[in-house]
Amino acid sequence: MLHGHHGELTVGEMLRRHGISRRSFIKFCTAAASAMALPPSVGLAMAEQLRQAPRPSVVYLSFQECTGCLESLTRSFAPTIENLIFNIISLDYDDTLMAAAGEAAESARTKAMQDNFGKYVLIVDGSVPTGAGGAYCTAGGRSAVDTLREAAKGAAAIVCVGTCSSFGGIPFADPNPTGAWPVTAIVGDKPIINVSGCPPIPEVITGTLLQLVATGKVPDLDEHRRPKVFFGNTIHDRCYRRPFYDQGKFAKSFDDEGARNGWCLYELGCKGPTTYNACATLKWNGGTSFPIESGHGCLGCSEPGFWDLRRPVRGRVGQGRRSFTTPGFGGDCNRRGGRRRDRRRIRRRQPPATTPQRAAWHRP
Ligand code: FSX
Repeated sequence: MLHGHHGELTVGEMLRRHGISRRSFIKFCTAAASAMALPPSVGLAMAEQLRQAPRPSVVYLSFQECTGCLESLTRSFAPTIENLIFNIISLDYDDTLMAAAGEAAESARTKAMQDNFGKYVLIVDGSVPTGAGGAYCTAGGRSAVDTLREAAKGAAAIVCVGTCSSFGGIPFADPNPTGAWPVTAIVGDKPIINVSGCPPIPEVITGTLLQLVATGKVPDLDEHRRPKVFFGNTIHDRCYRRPFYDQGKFAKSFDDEGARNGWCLYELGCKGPTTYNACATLKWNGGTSFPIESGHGCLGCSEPGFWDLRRPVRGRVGQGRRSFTTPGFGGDCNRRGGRRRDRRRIRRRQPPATTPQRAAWHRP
């Protein structure tokens, strides 16, 4: 499905040009595979596929977001961001990372899209605000929604990086003042891969791109279009505190004996049992730690409905705090049916009328 960048070299040719030996590239691929918790044999196979793979043109668009996703991506250990953008892909437009600005940047994007029409990978981070005619997020005098529609036309595939572009994320949370939507609500006729997380784990972003380039195909996805290899298990499935959960040993406050003994954080609001992501295996900062290991429960940031359906942060879902169902944030999740009403209310939201793909967006 993926084709090479206009007049570009394959990944193997690019590596040769940079003086990177076959041996060290295999080492790199097996390290990347192990960072993805995959066996070394997968790394070997990936190295062979990647060497022959065309180096695709990538256009990276950022909309309504906090730039946490790109911050995360730049901290990828395997592959590193340099390796990714110099050897594996051709990053032709990214307004945050690129040196060019203004018209030079705009024309770089237009040129990349024209030269590689039908072949480039479009990465999107941030949700797409549709309120006020798209005025909440504009660049170069154009709204995010127009820029997305135009860029999607010539894309071979779209990778949504972060929960905002995948499911709407924080901007989509009630009362959603900007009319924010995920990419799937705007574009319905392209292969879309959701790499959710607020932000996503850096190696999950780079690993998904590596797989996409190596195989030229969209990887196996779950029902929310997330790559199964990273989102196939809940945090709870792989959590090192799981034995305490099974024994019924729960910390009741952040400084009680249970917390000091490393007991399960479920009663302090951990959303690990219903959150699919790779934090418990890949961890963060090159495998140093992850929130639960640092003493705080999982927020469930990679799931549809984050933030609204994942509150309260430090209490079990459905316990205490407020529901957003009543104007002025009244209401209480403890009241019977509060959570169900929240879910119904999100589901009732209709994407912009011009969207022919209403059914495509991922309702929580
Ligand atoms: Fe959203 Fe990303 Fe959270 Fe931030 O681009 S997923 S707010 S980490 O930056 O989109």
